[in-house]
Amino acid sequence: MTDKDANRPLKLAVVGHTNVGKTSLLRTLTRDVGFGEVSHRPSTTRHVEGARLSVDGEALLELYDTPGLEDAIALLDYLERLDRPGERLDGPARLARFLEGSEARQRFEQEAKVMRQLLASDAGLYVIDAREPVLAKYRDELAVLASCGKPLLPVLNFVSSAHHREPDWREALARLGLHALVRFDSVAPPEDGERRLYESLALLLETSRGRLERLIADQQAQREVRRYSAARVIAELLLDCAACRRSVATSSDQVPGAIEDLRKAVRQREQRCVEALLKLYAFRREDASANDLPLMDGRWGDDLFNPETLKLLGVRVGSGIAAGAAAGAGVDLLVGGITLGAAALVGAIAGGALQTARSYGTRLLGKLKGQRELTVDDAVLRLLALRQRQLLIALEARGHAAMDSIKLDAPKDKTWREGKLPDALHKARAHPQWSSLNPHSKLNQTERQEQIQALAETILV
Ligand SMILES: Nc1nc2c(ncn2[C@@H]2O[C@H](COP(=O)(O)OP(=O)(O)O)[C@@H](O)[C@H]2O)c(=O)[nH]1
Ligand SMILES: [Mg+2]
Repeated sequence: MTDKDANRPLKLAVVGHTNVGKTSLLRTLTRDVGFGEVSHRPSTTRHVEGARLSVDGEALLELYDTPGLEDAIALLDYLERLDRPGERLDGPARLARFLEGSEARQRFEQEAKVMRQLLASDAGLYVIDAREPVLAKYRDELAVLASCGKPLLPVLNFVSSAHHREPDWREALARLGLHALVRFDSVAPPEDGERRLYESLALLLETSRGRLERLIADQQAQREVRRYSAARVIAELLLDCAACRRSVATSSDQVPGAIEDLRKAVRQREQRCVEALLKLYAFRREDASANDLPLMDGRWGDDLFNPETLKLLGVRVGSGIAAGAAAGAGVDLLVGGITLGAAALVGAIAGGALQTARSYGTRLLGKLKGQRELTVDDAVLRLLALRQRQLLIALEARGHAAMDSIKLDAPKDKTWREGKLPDALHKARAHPQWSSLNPHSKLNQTERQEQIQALAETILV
């Protein structure tokens, strides 16, 4: 490649044995869960398929998937016998002779496709299933690929698996003269995996350094924008739930129904948040589906309002007036209107009740007399924050090749489990109009937006 080529996209062929995760690598690098066909069955990729990465409308990188190499041992034998008596062809010359011949259209048709794609590219990513022992067939594969005369960057896939043989592969590759390599598990890529991959390529392809660096910078910027958007999505969920209220007549037998309504509204609201995060990170709804897992169909299996759930996550459940007894765990039962004095017992929420009276106006306050007001308990807000933060961490570490549903570990840090809730949530308690779950909500209020912003920042810590 020469400098004058610097304005066209860098072309990479993704090559390797069948079933090592070539198509999976492409999915993860393109953040496209629908790219190609991924299967544990051999040879699902029969044709060459490509994807293009652009920044500001300029194509910087083209990645081509290729069929798996299946019989490199036979092909290497065949190539070595192509020299006529007295000849000693070099790799590319032998390869050219092979591609002109009839075997390239018959017995080695699949291999020929791969070699043509690599010849048409600037370099190859050689994908390795690092769980495999270094067998002769892989060494022959590398010898065949090397005859294209293109730089090859080995990519160790499956390195998150317990039984990988990374040291063996490193040694074997070094013996073949391949000293640069990257570890990149396409299901659980390291956080800096893409950057390292592109940086290693820049070492092999000096003239494309500019394009690769732009790509790295753009991906970093996109990652930050995504994280910040995700934090806002979570902040809105928390604010919506903190400000959510349901009124119910004190004397009626409608309380249980109203409680169930409120719970349902919160569950659905959380589900919307899960879906929004999946979408933001370009995962499918079904990506997060399996029975017996915390996340079912992108929906949380555990019941938010189950006191056991709270306990398991180590969330401190408030005592005293915190609803448990009267309304069931997770719902605060405030007595609105009749005795604001009694509401003062709730501490911070008392301010909320007074504020509510102010913001709803005295006419409404009159109506509130004899009404109970249901709100979402602090413990539930803590749980929502914990779960969504945990989901966010999982999404950031997930490759787009992942097929299993998302599994969440219990969060290790103490954040959100105890201590004071952020001010934004206390404020939200006093502003029912901030909740999309309440009637007459005013979601564009500047103050609401400011609180979401402030809350988003605390979510990212
Ligand atoms: N656990 C895990 N599975 C992977 C990884 N990469 C690929 N797979 C799985 O391995 C199988 C083959 O992957 P695929 O991308 O179709 O391989 P290809 O034939 O080289 O294109 C599929 O079942 C993938 O889900 C990985 O990094 N980790
Ligand atoms: Mg494939």
